[in-house]
Amino acid sequence: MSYETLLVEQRGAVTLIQLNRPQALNALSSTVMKELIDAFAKFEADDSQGAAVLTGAGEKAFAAGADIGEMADKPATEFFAQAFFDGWQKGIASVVRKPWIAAVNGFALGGGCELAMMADMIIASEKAKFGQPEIKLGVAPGMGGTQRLTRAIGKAKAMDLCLTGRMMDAVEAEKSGLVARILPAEGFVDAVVAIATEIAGMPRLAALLNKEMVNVAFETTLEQGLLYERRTWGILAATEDKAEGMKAFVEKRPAVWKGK
Ligand code: CO8
Repeated sequence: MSYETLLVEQRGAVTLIQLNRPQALNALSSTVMKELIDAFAKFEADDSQGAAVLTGAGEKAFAAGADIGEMADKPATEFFAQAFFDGWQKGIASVVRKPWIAAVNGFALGGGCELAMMADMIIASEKAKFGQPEIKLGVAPGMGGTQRLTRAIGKAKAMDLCLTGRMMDAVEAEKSGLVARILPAEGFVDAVVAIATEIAGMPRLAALLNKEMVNVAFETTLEQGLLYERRTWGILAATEDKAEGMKAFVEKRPAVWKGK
């Protein structure tokens, strides 16, 4: 299926999704949301695909936020009646089980920063800029910014960014714990796809469960989380890939994964 606001391609076992409204700095309209939900659902359903990369088309932006033009005249009651922002969480963040990376190539502001934070990791180009400038529009982050950013970088920095609306560069974002790695702008997307390819080549069930186990840390007490980890480890211990992985190590040869 071709999309109005996205470019989607498969590079081996990696689905590369590009937000493709560069003239509006890839602002997140409701069409972008619907199309992204569809693209992620197809990625999830396709057994040949093991990881995804989301990035922004054009030189300047990952996404400069929710589409302000679309929101400017919308009455508050309509945001509520249409469950305007719900799809981001219910259609993407909560449902994508395979690993995916946000490759932040430029501005990731407002909803753009929030979308990046839904990914399993953020890899930033040296040109990336992050911020939650919604206060300057008279509002606040609406798709996770106050919650995910605070969990990722702590109260001091999250308050600073939300209350001043200032941007932080890639180096500050990495130091703060928002970003996993910074890569050169030259060849950036190819380099992130190479990392995603490495992840896609991991035993599939182990990848799904490593992701799930880390995410559980944000939802539980330590005691419950540790119990969850031990129980889930038990599931992995029963897989054919566990038997193969350990056998291959002992035999000093590469493992051949079956995904079961
Ligand atoms: N929405 C719609 N259009 C946008 C957006 C946006 N968020 N950001 C930029 N654009 C458009 C501009 O209007 C402009 O269009 P045109 O050429 O037709 O005038 C084009 O993109 C280029 O932008 P600029 O000329 O402004 O480019 P600059 O390089 O001068 O500035 C900035 C770049 C600093 C990124 C600037 O564009 C900017 O400040 N953008 C707005 C950033 C912002 O406030 N984002 C937060 C939006 S609110 C939000 O995300 C709420 C989240 C709550 C839930 C989200 C659900 C998705």
